[in-house]
Amino acid sequence: MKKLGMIANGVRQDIVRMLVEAKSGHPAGSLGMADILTALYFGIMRHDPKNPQWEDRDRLVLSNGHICPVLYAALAEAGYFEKEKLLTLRKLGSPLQGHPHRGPLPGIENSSGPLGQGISQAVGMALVGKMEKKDWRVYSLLGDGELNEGQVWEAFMLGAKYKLDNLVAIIDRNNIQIDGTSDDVLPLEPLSEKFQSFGWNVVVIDGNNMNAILHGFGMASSCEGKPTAIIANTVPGKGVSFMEGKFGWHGKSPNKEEGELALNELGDARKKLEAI
Ligand SMILES: Cc1ncc(C[n+]2csc(CCOP(=O)(O)OP(=O)(O)O)c2C)c(N)n1
Repeated sequence: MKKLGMIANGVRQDIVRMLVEAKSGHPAGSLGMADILTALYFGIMRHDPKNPQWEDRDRLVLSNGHICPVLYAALAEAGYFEKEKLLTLRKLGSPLQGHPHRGPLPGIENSSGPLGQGISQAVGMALVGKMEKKDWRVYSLLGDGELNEGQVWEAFMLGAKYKLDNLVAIIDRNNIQIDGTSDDVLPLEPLSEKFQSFGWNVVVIDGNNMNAILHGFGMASSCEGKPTAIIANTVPGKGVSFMEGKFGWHGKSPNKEEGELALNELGDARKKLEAI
């Protein structure tokens, strides 16, 4: 558990460094999801960074493509590519674009950016897995604001129809989006009941608590005959106090001074973890 906490802290530090260097990008969702991405790549998913196209790998489909800094940082930490590449985020010609591009960067399963589309791709992948009797699993990440897109609900219906118990949708329930709080823009509650009525197994977790995250994924893998939605309550900007809970940090990068403040705070948190 301590090891996972240290990895998540390092992922957060890399996110801050990348965004300061790029001078643009999405910090709040990226920082909030660092624990879940860490759990997936370092505890849950079957994958091989040295063989990214391994046929039996579990697939991670990022539907909320704008939080790709956390995906890039986790992939680099896992060894898919050299960490130095992280600082090329959003630069012309870099494989680390502001929204993920499948192909040039090892470990990226889908191109994304237009919200709502990744989950449809994930449903398609999981269906292929079932049809070909494979035992790999598909994990798809969505933002709560992304649930405003009607397309996602079509995908959820299809997932239930085909009993895709090899599919897990993780909803980043951080209650922010681009223009305000998710509850103000278009209320989602009662969200668990919505998923249940769409035929999904539902697990609600604290998405910044590693024990709860691992337990939630365990509940998902023991469910048969239904896809699982993990509603992960997270704090946007988690780990950087001046960003936490503020929708203004949805898509604004920290400047150099803000970056230093953030890295100092994350560095202090790391020391505390080391001392445990
Ligand atoms: C189809 C589509 N419409 C609009 C956008 C612009 N956009 C990017 S992120 C975002 C808000 C998404 O909110 P949420 O999924 O909650 O992300 P978070 O704020 O938690 O990072 C919007 C509207 C987009 N990328 N795609």
